[in-house]
Amino acid sequence: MRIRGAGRIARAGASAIGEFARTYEGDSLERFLRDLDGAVATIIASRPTAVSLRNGVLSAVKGVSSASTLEEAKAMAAENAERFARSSSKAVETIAAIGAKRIKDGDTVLTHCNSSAAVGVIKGASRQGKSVKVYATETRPWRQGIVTVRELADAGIDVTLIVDSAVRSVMRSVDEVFVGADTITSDGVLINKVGTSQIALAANEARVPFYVCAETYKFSPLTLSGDTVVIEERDAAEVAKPGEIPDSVKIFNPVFDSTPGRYIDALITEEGLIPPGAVYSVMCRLWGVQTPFKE
Ligand code: RUB
Repeated sequence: MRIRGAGRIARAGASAIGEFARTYEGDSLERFLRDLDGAVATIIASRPTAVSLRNGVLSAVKGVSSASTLEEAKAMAAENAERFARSSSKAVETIAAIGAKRIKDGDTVLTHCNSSAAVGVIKGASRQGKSVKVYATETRPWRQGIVTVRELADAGIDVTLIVDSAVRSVMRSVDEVFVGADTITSDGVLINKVGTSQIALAANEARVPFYVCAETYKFSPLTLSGDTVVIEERDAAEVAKPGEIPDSVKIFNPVFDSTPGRYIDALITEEGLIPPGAVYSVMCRLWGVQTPFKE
C-alpha cells in the first residue's frame, strides 16, 4: 500500500525487474534466468487484482530468455523496464488529453478513490481553461480520496469531499463520472476500487455518463483465456479497530469490485475512446490473438 494505483504499481513492478537485472551479481545466464523467474513471480503475487502489474512485469522480461549472454539478458530487462515506464507515463498523458475533451466548461464531475488517469483527465480539462467542479469520494476504508482532493486542490480545482454513501445524493448535479481501472476483462467488465459498481449504478439511474480512464495494459489477457479476476481482500483492522466490535462479528473487506460493461459509456485509453464491447478486438490488435493462449 505504499505504492497505490494500478498504473504506478505496474511501473514500480517493471522498474523492480530493471533494478534486479542491473544489480544482479551472479555470473551464470542460466542462474540469472531462474532468479529472474522467481523475482517475476514474487512481484506479481504482491497485488493479485491489478493485471497492470503482471503486464508491466512481463513486458520487462519480454525476450530476455532468448539472450545469448548474461550481459545481454541484464541489459534487455533493464531497457524493457525503462521503456515500459516511459510508455506507461505517456499513456496517462494521452488519456488526460482525450478525456479532457469530454468535460465541458462549467461541468461537475465525480471521481472515486485515487486514479492518476482519472485525476489526469480532470486536471487536463482545468488546464484547458474550463471551470470544473469535482465531487471526490472518501473511499473507505483506506481513504484514498484524501490524496485525490489534495491533488485537485493543489491544482486550483474546486473540489468537494463526500463520504461514499453520499454518491447518490449528489449524482443529480453531476455531469460525468470518471474512474480508473485495475483490470478490464476481455468482455469489458471493469475491476476497480470497491464502491465503483455502486457509483456506476447510481450514474446509470441518473443518466450520467460513466467513463473509465485506463491504459491498455489494464486489459487482462488472462481473462481472454477464461480466467477470472482475483479480488484482493485486506486486513479486517482496516474496517474496525481491534476491540471496537464484539469478537463474534466477522469482517469482510474486499477492496475491489466489478462493474459490468453495460454501465460503462466508454473506456478512455491511449488508443482512443473505445466501447467496453471492443476490448476483445483491441486486445487482439495490440497483442495478437495467439498471445494469451500461449501463456
Ligand atoms: C486504487 C484504485 C484506482 C486504480 C486506477 O486502489 O482502485 O482507481 O488502481 O488507478 P489502491 P490509476 O489504492 O488500492 O491501489 O489510474 O492510478 O492506475
